[in-house]
Amino acid sequence: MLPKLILICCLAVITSGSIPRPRGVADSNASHYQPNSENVFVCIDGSQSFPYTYVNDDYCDCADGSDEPGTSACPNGKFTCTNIGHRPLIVPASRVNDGVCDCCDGTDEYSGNIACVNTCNELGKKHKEEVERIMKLQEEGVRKKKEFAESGKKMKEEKKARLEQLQADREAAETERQEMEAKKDEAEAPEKEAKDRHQKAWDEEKARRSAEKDAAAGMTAFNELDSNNDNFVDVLEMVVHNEFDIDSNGVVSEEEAKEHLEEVEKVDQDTFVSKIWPNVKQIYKPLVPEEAQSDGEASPPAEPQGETATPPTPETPSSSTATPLPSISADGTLVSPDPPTNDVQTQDDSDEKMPDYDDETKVLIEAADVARNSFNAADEKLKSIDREISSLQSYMNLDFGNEEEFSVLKDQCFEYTDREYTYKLCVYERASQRPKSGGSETSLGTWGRWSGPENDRYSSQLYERGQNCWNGPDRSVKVHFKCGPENQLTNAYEPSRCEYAFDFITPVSCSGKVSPLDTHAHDEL
Ligand code: MAN
Repeated sequence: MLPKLILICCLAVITSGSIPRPRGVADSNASHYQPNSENVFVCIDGSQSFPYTYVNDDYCDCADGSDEPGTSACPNGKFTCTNIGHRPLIVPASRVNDGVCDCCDGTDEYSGNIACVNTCNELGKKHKEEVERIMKLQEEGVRKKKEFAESGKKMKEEKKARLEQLQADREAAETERQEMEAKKDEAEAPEKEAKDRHQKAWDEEKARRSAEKDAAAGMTAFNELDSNNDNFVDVLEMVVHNEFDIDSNGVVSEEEAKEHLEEVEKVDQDTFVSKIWPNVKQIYKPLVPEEAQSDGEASPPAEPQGETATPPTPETPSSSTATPLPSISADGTLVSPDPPTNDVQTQDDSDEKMPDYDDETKVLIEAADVARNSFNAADEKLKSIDREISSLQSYMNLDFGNEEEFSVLKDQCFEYTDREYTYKLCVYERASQRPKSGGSETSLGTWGRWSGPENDRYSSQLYERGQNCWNGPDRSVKVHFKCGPENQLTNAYEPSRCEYAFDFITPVSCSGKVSPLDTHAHDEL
């Protein structure tokens, strides 16, 4: 059996609403279509008027199309289906009698071209259930949002109190640091003085030792050069030393020898050591005794005799059993050493090593160490207070919504994985993208600001200045917040290259109201 056709005359009057009205007229517009005493219809835009019979006569008379609400005669006409059992729907008049059922009550198809089944009750029921489901969600969300708001406010108060406390502590910590710094400076001054004195005495001692060694080497050289043992070194004793060959012709002339003797024929030991030796010590080589040469014994060292290569002197014994070195006191005087021990350290080593500080300097160093440690502790305390203050100030500067409700999301990270990437959102921090197949994370941006429209500021957040997109912008993400039972990142997509969008549901975005968009019953055109 055919479904009941809805065939009503073009001028039929609908009486489903409170006011009887022609076909296709919305309840809210019904008063415009009330016949007046002259039976004249005035177009809704007021521009023209016609006999009432012109309404729905399938001929477009009004420029705004208002005389043909129930036919497709006007290109700009609008047809309203009452949809009893569900919700009224407005469709373009062009859809009237076009052979497609647009209205759930089928009233847009009354010509008989097509038989429309009335599905309004069924749709209405589903819609009601959906509205109830969303209502519940909203109510539950609002309840949770209140809790979040309470803890957000509490958190802000705690942070504020902590900040005030720290700002007060900071003053004391700064004073303490200044005091400790003064004490450190005070303790370091005598320490430095004593250490410098010690160093200076050691430098002098080293210079003295070196001069002593040098003089001893000079004397040894003198004795070796003075081959006739007359306590003079003369020109003839010099010429046998090839190293004095100035022009490198293989012979040391008397003039060359004399030049090395500072233009005198001979010098005594004192003159040799003080005047001649400093100039020749770099080139002087002791003569190799003939027996040694003929016996094939090892040659004496060929290196020039300098400060570091001197024969042992009474002052520089080479045995480990030698008398230990004297130390240097804080006032720079040498202190007698302790009796020798069986210490394994060799004399040569200790020769080059600065002696330990004396007890007085050690006490000053210890005192300075204590002052330094106290200063470092005070300095670190102040720095740590400053770090905490700065982190608290950043927190206080964040906008957590009118009721501090969004603070629950701070320091929380959420992930969403699609076919290719795992997206991550650390709320109020950053957003990123990681390929599922492995590889490094790409920054999609760091926290920027709330970016919702003026009347709905807290509906979206912007994360910006992410990794630059090749031949494109810096990556950025717009996070859309919607009411939901839990905090969850539910979608991530890239509406245009390197400009991402995340959908995030949270009870914090629940308003307690159901909007037509929420129900997906957004069927008014
Ligand atoms: C990577 C990803 C994509 C992005 C391209 C742009 O592959 O970050 O999301 O579209 O780079 O080159």
